[in-house]
Amino acid sequence: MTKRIAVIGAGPSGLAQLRAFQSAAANGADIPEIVCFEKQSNWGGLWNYTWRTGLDQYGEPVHGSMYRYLWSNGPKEGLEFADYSFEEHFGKQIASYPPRAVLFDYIEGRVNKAGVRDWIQFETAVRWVEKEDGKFNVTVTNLPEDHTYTEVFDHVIVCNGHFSTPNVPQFDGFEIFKGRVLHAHDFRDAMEFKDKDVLIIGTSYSAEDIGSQCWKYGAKSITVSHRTAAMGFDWPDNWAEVPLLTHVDGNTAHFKDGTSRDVDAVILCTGYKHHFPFLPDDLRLKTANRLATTDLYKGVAYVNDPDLFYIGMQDQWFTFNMFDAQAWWARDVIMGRITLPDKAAMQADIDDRIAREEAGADDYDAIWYQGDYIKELVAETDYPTFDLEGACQAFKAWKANKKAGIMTFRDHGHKSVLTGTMAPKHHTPWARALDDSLDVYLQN
Ligand code: FAD
Ligand code: NA7
Repeated sequence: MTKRIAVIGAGPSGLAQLRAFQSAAANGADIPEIVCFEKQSNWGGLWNYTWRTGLDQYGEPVHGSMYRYLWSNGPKEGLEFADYSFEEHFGKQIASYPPRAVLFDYIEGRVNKAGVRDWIQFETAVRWVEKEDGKFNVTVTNLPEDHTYTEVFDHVIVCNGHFSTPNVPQFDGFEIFKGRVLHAHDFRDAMEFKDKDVLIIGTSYSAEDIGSQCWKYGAKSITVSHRTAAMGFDWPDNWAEVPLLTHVDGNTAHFKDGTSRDVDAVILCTGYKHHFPFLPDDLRLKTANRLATTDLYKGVAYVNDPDLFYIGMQDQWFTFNMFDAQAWWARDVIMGRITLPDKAAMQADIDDRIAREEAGADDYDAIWYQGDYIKELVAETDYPTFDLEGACQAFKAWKANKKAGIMTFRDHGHKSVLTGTMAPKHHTPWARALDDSLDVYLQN
């Protein structure tokens, strides 16, 4: 096969794409030439921790949004690669909510085994992509050499993630606030907020987890301000939920219900933007953070130019295994194993997915919706079938555990849907486990 494929990003989505092609090659198929451009110096995407914030050593926006002491916010049984179990990687079953370093090790283990590192051009940022005469011109910069050049590809697969460019609202008084204002994207170490009164804006995963981190590492109080509704968990005594911030005055934060309180820092956990500065209008995905993205047939092929694919652009209950299902599917379109219908049929598919998402009533509908979506893609490729119902049930149990104890849900174990092994209980309850290193975590 003489086709050339550009993969943008070597996070979990890009690595899923490399593994998909490598797996076809291992099964005897003639695969295209794959070139993956990754602007960081290592793979793993968000799981590749960096202390840096703002701009990096080359003046590029720092991609990382992960922070120290981050533990998986969902059960690992919901994300396990169907072709590479935790037991295969670690030689034993491990507890269900691994810290970042443990998940990074697992992500890396599969691609080390596949031997695809040579396909990646590290420290190479994609600058611009455009279509000309049926091919993509991809312009990239080799950052250490400060050299910009253009290569030609038949397909582009966009895997740059969508939890890196922060959504940063403005509140009156921030310009004269006496403490620190930061977005979750720039949060790195909860120890910075020890003995501080912390105000968090937002009520989703970042708010819940960054607030919990600050609480765990000794913040004096946590106040969470909501635009739509409070999270409503049974929080510790020094934790309060209040309506939306209206303004700050000195160190005093004022809220919509007329109440106020003094705070030392404001952390905006206000989500992220899909951001593709390297794509022109006619190729750029424009979507909210949702389960059924606009403009992507089967959630993957760009309806206005199906030579272009996007992996991992959905809001995520499922992560690694969903990226795999999408990557195997994109591979099979590129290799001619799956034929795309005409544009009208692709658009009808997108409209149907959006309508079905909107008909869902709650988080449980959303979990099963995404589980069914993965099942649908897996059925069309040779990605190993796995027990998606079991994975959805793990998410259901996780939600119940969070409701029962927001600071104890990570102390529970779930059963692997690949091997059937129950995860052991972790040796230390999460709230007391201050050392998140791989060595300590694996001491079960
Ligand atoms: P990313 O991991 O973001 O990787 C994208 C890659 O593209 C990066 O390596 C980046 O450097 C590269 N890139 C970007 N732009 C360019 C460019 N122009 N040129 C070249 N390379 C480029 N998921 C879970 O399953 N469990 C969790 O506990 C969990 N916790 C999370 C916590 C936080 C704080 C955040 C932000 C996300 C979390 N996630 C979690 C979700 C996370 O999105 C996925 O796990 C996963 O990292 C997504 O993979 P990705 O490859 O799509 O994107
Ligand atoms: P999410 O899940 O997109 O949530 C964003 C939150 O920010 C949500 O609660 C929003 O409230 C809130 N928000 C957004 N804009 C505003 C403004 N202007 N004012 C007040 N509140 C606002 O992002 P997360 O960072 O929590 O999670 C993203 C990923 O990172 C996730 O996959 C995790 O695994 C980690 P709303 O409910 O819309 O009123």
